[in-house]
Amino acid sequence: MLDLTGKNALVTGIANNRSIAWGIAQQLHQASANLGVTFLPDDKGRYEKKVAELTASLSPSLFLPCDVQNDAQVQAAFQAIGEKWGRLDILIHCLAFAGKEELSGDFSDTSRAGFMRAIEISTYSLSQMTAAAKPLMTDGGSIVTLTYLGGVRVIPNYNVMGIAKAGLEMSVRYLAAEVGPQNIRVNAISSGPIRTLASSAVGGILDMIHHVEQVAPLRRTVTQTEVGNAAAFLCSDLASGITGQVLYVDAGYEIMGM
Ligand code: NAD
Ligand code: 0WE
Repeated sequence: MLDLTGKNALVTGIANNRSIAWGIAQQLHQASANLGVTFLPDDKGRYEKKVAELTASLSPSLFLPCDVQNDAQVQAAFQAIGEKWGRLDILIHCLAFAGKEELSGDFSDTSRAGFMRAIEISTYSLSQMTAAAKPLMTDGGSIVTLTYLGGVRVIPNYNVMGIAKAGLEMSVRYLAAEVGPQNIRVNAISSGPIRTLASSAVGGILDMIHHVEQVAPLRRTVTQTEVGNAAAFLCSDLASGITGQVLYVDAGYEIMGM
């Protein structure tokens, strides 16, 4: 059994009980990590309420608003971590966004603003958060982000998100090289398709999941729990020699040529 006792872990990207970040938070909690959770604030406070209720069973010791488009809010979140915990060991970056109009039709029709927004939220935010986390990771650390095969191969309709994920995966390498001397590791998990809030809003996701179930070596898709277990592993000392990598948690789909 993985043991993360005494480790302070910040988990971003929980929206509801289907979120991949929720699967990760549960597995980190099961490994006895001390959790902090962020939520995306909205006008009506709906996410705040939902995420607070959902995560109550994990008794997070920090619960913070964090919209990555708001620099002051990101700074305030990491300042609160410094004040409350003194040290950060684990950062889970599990968020992405592109406008719905960007995720269908021709990629070349992506607007400048839509392109920038996808990259800002889905790619830049990893560098942004790593910069804020670095000074708090005084005893080394582990940063894990979530990516998708659409950043390496052309997947219909993934469009600008594919460019964002390609940039994210390269960011993992540059960041790993930068923070490695401080014994901070940076890795990505490339998850197979899972039905979540973000993915369910995508046309054709069910056909895609059906295709994976036919083709993947394990003849199925993966679960949030399986991604959570891989994340817990990457955050543990069992992975102490692993950095700059993209680990596929996809029932083997990536190796197939059909
Ligand atoms: P999700 O909708 O549950 O999570 C996406 C999260 O991004 C939400 O919690 C949302 O609040 C957050 N977010 C959006 N804009 C934000 C902002 N400006 N500031 C802070 N947070 C913001 O969906 P998910 O599928 O769990 O996605 C989590 C990660 O997993 C994403 O990086 C996604 O690309 C990746 N991923 C998903 C799949 C899949 O099939 N679901 C597969 C591979 C990778
Ligand atoms: O990274 C993702 C989800 C990305 C995503 C999804 C949405 C839908 C709702 C980002 N932004 C938004 N914005 C919205 O308004 N995945 C890997 C899941 C996913 O998304 C796809 C997929 C798969 C798989 C989009 C097209 C094709 C396949």
